[in-house]
Formats: sequence, structure tokens, C-alpha cells
Amino acid sequence: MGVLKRYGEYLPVTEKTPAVNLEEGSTPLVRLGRIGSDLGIELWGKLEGCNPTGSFKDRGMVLAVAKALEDGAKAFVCASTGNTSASAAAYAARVGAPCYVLLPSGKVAMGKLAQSLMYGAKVIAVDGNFDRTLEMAREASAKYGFAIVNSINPYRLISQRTGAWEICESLGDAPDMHAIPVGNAGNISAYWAGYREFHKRGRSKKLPRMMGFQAEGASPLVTGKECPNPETVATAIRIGNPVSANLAREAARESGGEFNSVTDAEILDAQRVLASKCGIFAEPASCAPLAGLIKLKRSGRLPEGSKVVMVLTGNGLKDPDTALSQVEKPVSIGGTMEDLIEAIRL
Ligand code: AN7
Repeated sequence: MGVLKRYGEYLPVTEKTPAVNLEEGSTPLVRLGRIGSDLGIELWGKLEGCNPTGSFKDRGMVLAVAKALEDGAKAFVCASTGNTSASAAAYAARVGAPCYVLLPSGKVAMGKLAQSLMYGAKVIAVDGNFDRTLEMAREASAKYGFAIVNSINPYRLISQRTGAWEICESLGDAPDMHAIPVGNAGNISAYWAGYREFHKRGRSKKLPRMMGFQAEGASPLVTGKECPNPETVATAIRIGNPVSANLAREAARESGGEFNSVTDAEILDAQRVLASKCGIFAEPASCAPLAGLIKLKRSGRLPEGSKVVMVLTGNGLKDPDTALSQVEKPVSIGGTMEDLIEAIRL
């Protein structure tokens, strides 16, 4: 039914708010039994890649776009490592408004680029990293009066809390541990706010430890200092100066959680494990938490039997190039049954 309808009573939605809806949210929460038993935990994956544009961004975008329209916005702008732009472009198309998206040139996965172009956004590739594109998007917003729909727009994080509420409703309570990739650090902050909100309302008894995972080459929250030249195969989280760093630190501190980094090789291994052991294809950034849980297990820091939810933030189909560079090529054969018999025997 879309998050504005499902959670309207907990969101700043009034009778004047346009009912924007792409049936986002209500994503599956899947038990990952085989990997969970390898890790000695009860592991669940929240399949945010099942959202209409294939990532969690739709949860926040729907409210950001609806409130901007309510306030009279005529056009949208965002900077993005790919998923925000795909989502912004889709919702702008949905409401018939122009959308300008600024991307770090050459560093956005192919599927995400295809989405933004297909939805009809004006796509601008900037010679600079994400952090620079965000500065430029802010300036363009001020100069032209475009509504900015990055997570500096408060409605984004307000509505991204819905992910935590769905998890609590599915499990009957919050998990012991919440594992999530961290780029601009908005989602971890939104989930923590969501868990706290449900707890305060008496809808859940527990509060989870918030465990944030970054790629080693873009890990300012782990090292404690800004990263001027972020680099990682997980382009979605190739961010050196997270906008919501303070909120995210607060989430980790208040919840008894922490930040950890994982290498690109660990991320890609985790991506293959998730796909081949659970049938779930998630994009590289989304696999940082699994890589991190495997690492915690190895160092004896993953409490046996704990209930852990991982947010699988984006669909693997968004980045086919990275996936194909990791796996063996298909077996090519001629068109005879002998060829096939030979191939099956191999
Ligand atoms: C799949 O699209 O920042 O820590 O511009 O696409 O809330 O930033 C994407 C981020 C995790 C990190 N997983 O979330 C963008 C963008 C995926 C993502 C993150 C992103 P935040």
C-alpha cells in the first residue's frame, strides 16, 4: 500500500500531502538459515532491493517528494552515488516534475545510471567524487529553488524509519543486533530513530545494537577522520564525508553498537556467499554487513545465538559489471546434444 499509507499515522502526512505512491516498503524479511547457522546466530535479511527502484531509497524519497510538492516545489535536484538518483528520478517522473541528478563521473553502477536516464531525469556527470556533487547540488538548490532530495532533506530520514517498524512488526520485537552498510550515514540514523520510536510507543521491548559497516577505502566513521579520496568497489558507499556522521555516531554510542570496516575482497566474497547460499543477489555495498559479521565471528566477537537483522539495501542487478567480473564465464557449446552431454559432464 506504500509507506505513506501504511505508516501515515506516524509520519508528517496531512490531508494536504499529495498521496504519492509506488507501493514502496513492505519488503520481505527473509530468514538466512544456512549462513546464520555457519555464524552461530539467527540471521535475517531485509530485502530492500525489492522496492520499486531496487533500493531502500524509495522509503524516504516518497515522503520527500510528497512534502516538496505540498510546499509548491516545481523541480527536484540530488547528488548521488546512484541509488538516490534512481529513486528521485522515478518519483519525479511519477509526479510529472523535472529532476536534475548529479553523479560522480564514471563511478556509478550501470543499472542505476540506466534507471535515472530511463525515468527521464537530466543526468549530469561531475568530474569529482560524491562529496563534491553534494556541495554542488546544495548550491543548485539554493540558486534555482529546486527541492533537494538528498538525506539533508529531513523527510528522507523521517520516512526511512519505516524499515525499522516493519522489522519490529515482522519479528514481534526488535532484533538483538542491526547490521547495516554506512555511506552518508543517513540510513543507520533513521533505523535507530525508528527503533527508538517504536520502543517509546510500547510497540517493541528491545533496542538493537546498531552495527555500521563501511568499506575500508571509505571508512571515515571507523578511522574517525574525513576521507578526502574515498575508493571502493562498493560504489554506493564511496563517500568520504558523511552528512549524518554525528547522528550515526550517536546511534552507535547510545545502542552499544560500533562501526567496522571490511575490505573490497571481503565484500565481494560475502556477495557470492549470499547469492550462492541463500539465493539473494544484493549489490556490493549491501554485502558489507555480511562481510563484517563474518569478520566479527572470526575474531570471536559475534555473540552466539543472537538475533541479527541485516539490511540488504540494494538489488544486485544494479551492478552487473562488478558481479560478472567475479564469476566464471558461461560454458559455450555448439548446438548438438553431444556438445551438451560433454558440457554437463565437465
Ligand atoms: C545500496 O544513492 O548515498 O549510509 O547517493 O545505495 O544512508 O548513505 C547511497 C547509499 C547503502 C548507504 N547501500 O546508505 C546515494 C547513496 C546502498 C546505497 C547505502 C547506499 P547511507
